[in-house]
Amino acid sequence: MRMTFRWFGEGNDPVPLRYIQQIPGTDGLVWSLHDVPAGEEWPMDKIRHYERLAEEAGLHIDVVESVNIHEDIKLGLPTRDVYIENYKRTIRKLGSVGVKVICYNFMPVFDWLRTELHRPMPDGSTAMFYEKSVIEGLNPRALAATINANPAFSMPGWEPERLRQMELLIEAYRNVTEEDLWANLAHFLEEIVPVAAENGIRMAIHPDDPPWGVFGLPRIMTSQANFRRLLKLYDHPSNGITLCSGSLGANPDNDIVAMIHEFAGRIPFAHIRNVKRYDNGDFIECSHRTEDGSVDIAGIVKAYHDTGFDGYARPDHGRQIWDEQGRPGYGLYDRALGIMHLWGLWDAYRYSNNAQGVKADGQTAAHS
Ligand code: DNO
Repeated sequence: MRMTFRWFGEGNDPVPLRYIQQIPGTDGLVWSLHDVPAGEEWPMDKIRHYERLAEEAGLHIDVVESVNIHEDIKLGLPTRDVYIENYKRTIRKLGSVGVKVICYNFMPVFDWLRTELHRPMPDGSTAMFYEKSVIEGLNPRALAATINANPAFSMPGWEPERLRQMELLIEAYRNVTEEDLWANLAHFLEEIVPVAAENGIRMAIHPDDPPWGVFGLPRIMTSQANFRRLLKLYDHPSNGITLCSGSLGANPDNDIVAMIHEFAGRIPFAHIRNVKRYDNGDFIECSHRTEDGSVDIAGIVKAYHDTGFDGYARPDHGRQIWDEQGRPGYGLYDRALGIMHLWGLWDAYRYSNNAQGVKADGQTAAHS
């Protein structure tokens, strides 16, 4: 397991880069060009800038999250060809600076969705919260109108222009079914995966968050069966998964441990975080510790350990604690605590194997 940390870039993320290097066992930056609109080719000078920044902080840039996909590709419009060509050019450039994994998602219009970014907790921390009835009662067109009326409105990880176009986009998806989305994803993979493979890159699709349809829009990266189907669409190691335990864990039917065992070898990137689910379908993001939420983080880390996982991992959305100000879900403190919990579990499994006579280099017998 190679631990990394997501960083949103200068002026966009208050966490100083050198702090990331001080988190034990963390040597990579998970980065993106957040100011480049989805569909555009990434400029080389901006890529080089990140390469330099990371190098100065002693961190690698092996993992990009995300190169976002233009909606025309997801919609299967004829105009997608231009955006697919741009995507290929970006892949080649990223390959040339040593990038190994590109995380992306295939969610129509919305990326991850929450109803509250700072839900107060009894202990004084705050966390991101999803209230099912609020989403079900929300008219996305009204939401779009509110956003358009407020130019300062922003959402972490969302490109501003995508937020502004929400209304039009929802309309464009009116007749797009889940099967249409599968076909459009298949076309994207056929075009992109060979280019990624040639350039030493593994594509890693992120699950939909939450893993169910919202606002009548189709969502397909939601379950073990659907990830199985995804991997078969293009059966190659460069067609992989960003296995996000928090996104998938919002649905109690998802057995993430079983997914790690089934998809071993096709998970270049692991997002490991916990959520606490409520019976009414709400959920809140909690500390990474197994006991604090509903997701079996200890079992998940054991499954990665037992399958010889040697990919990249990162902690994910944390709470805001100790009065930290910053991007919701992406503060320094709770994610750093999360990393220490993940390493604690990993090391415990490693040492317990050592006691049974396995080599002390972190590899299990099967992989040594
Ligand atoms: C949320 C993230 C997602 C993820 C994208 C990948 O914080 O996990 O926004 O970056 O879905 O494309």
